[in-house]
Amino acid sequence: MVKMGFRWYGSQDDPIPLKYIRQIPGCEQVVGALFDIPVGEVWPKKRIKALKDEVEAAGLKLEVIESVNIHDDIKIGLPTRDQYIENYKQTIRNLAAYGIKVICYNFMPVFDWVRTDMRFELPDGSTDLAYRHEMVQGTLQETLDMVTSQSEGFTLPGWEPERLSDLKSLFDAYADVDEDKLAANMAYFLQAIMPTCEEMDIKMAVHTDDPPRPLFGLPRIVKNAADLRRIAAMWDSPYNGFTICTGSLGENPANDVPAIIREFGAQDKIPFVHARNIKFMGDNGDFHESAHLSSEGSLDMYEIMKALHDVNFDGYMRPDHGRDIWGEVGRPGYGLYDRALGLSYLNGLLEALAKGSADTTETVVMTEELEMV
Ligand code: DNO
Ligand code: MN
Repeated sequence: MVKMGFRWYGSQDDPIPLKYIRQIPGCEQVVGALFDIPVGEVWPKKRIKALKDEVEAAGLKLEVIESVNIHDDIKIGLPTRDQYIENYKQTIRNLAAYGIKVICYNFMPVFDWVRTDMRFELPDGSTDLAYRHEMVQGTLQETLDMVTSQSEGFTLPGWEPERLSDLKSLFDAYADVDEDKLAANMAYFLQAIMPTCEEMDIKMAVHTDDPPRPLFGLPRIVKNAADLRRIAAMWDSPYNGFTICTGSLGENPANDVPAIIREFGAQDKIPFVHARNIKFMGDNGDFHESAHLSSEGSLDMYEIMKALHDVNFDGYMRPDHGRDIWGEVGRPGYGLYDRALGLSYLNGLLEALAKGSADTTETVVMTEELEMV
């Protein structure tokens, strides 16, 4: 059975109360994090326990953390990385003590995911996130100003003002980090933490780059099937896995998302899935996010769910971003209503696939019985 969940930003920062998440049918998990712990520091046990207790008191489970972010010194490969890796291992142990099974992370330099529009208006009056490539061609400062001015008090993860204040030196530190060096630094990180993950029974699931292309001259190494193969080979074990984000992979039309799922699902390397749809605008990689339905976007969500069904996917899944609809003006991409609609739709597809294949098995059995008569 797929374990369906919903991302939640914590009672301080998320306008959506846990009791509403509990009311979404077929949603049993919260995907959470301690958002205020600075990147690189150990997550204290008592904070993890408090989060877990809060989620469980609401009748939900907390088994997936998104994200424990990776310090840039690890990605750059500075000598200080060893201490940050030790801290990461301690965080893994602390999370394991409270039953966490999967850690989602990303390996994008400097920034997490990037959009150019936070309230992109769709023809039906709803708004969503969009990415228009021409808008990131200005200076970095112009892009930053554009992104932060639209976010209405919410910050995109990775775009926190205190982090961004020292951007120039961060960019300088990445000057000689190309794709191969970044990959070598990822291998160093994974090889250092994997024994702890295996011992603690926590699966690492790297999120695909979003958008899956180099930005601001920084390298990106989690963009497509070839990249995923390189990462899988860094440590061949189900503990070194992927967060298959259908939207971010699908943002490159050359990526065949169902094929990627079949390849890595068959190797038991998909502990976590983000399911969402996007709609291309033109053919230069511009897109806006859309409702989850296949008919609303450029991705065939049935084929994606079918690929997961066919590889017997039984990991964790969550709807990814949603639109703002019905008057809700929430955290961009993370409102309640459209994500709940998306979750229901995904559950519908999964139920149909499960029952459809059970019917086929029955038909086969009946035909065989008839033949015997
Ligand atoms: C984008 C989102 C991201 C993701 C982080 C993972 O598709 O899902 O916010 O959570 O990049 O670290
Ligand atoms: Mn995602």
